[in-house]
Amino acid sequence: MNVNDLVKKILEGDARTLARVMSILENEDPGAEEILERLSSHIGRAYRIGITGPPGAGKSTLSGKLAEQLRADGKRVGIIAVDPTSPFSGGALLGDRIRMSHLSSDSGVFMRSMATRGSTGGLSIKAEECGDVLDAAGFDVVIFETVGVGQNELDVIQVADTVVVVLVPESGDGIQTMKAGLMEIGDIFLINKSDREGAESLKKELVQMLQMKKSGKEIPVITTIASQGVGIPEAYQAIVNHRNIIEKSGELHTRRINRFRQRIRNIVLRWFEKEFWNEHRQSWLDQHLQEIATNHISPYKIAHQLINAYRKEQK
Ligand SMILES: Nc1nc2c(ncn2[C@@H]2O[C@H](COP(=O)(O)OP(=O)(O)OP(=O)(O)O)[C@@H](O)[C@H]2O)c(=O)[nH]1
Ligand SMILES: [Mg+2]
Repeated sequence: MNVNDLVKKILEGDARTLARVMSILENEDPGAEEILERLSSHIGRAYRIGITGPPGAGKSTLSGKLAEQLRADGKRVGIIAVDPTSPFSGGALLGDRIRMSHLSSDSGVFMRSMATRGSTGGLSIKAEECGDVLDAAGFDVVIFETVGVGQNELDVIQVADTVVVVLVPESGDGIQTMKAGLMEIGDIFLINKSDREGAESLKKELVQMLQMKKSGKEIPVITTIASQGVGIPEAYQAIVNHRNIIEKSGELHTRRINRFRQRIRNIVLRWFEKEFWNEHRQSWLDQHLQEIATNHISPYKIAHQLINAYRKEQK
């Protein structure tokens, strides 16, 4: 199929084409850029929700339940599960969660898992691009799910308009949460598995910590039992409220502008890295590394040699 046909089918929301195009984007296959370019005038309507938190906190269960709420509201929902840590578990689990629910046969729900398969760079770019495809296909909401444990994951979650951080009573010790950088990025906090001991005390601790931040923003902390659907309407309402607030205040626009800036910078960076580290330079470096290391030559010196040589080539 050529790009014209693919674009046409995406705009029609054809599920098989969506899956196919996402593979093209993930693999950076030929045509990827052109497809995105052609879709750009159809992008910007979908609302993007990020769901992050420790492994096994119930993120996928929550995504499924939120998707059900959205469906009841007549919205079409895409879910993108990004699993940078393991190429297998997260995505498969999300698949299981969805397959277990009645969403699996619903054409208003589209699900995709992404894994890094070894390379960590650019995952957030690709997740965002897959979100764009769903946006262009007319999905009203895109949910990004990722495990919140490291910088890559935090990058992934920055593609969202509203970030939901999911904690569980066991993750109790709030300090861990702060370390992981989750306090900074959460617009809404859910304490899931609150059928277990410690939910209320974690809630108290969290509310206190959020007050100390003095961001001036009201950050809701909600207890949920996702597996039983408890607290889901409240969580959903909190997302709707946050959306309304940031739409009115102009923060949504600012967030999207900042994201756009970051994306352009990333694209340029990625382009430049490929351009600079061509085969010739890579093999030169590889061949001389031994000598450089044993002769204690500064890495800066070598880097500048390479850069100067590059500059000369450009003249
Ligand atoms: N007791 C209890 N179990 C829950 C609750 N929510 C989810 N679970 C269970 O917790 C397990 C993990 O749920 P998932 O939704 O797969 O969690 P996840 O955060 O997506 O997991 P990863 O993607 O692997 O990090 C499953 O067995 C769920 O059924 C809850 O509120 N209470
Ligand atoms: Mg999951």
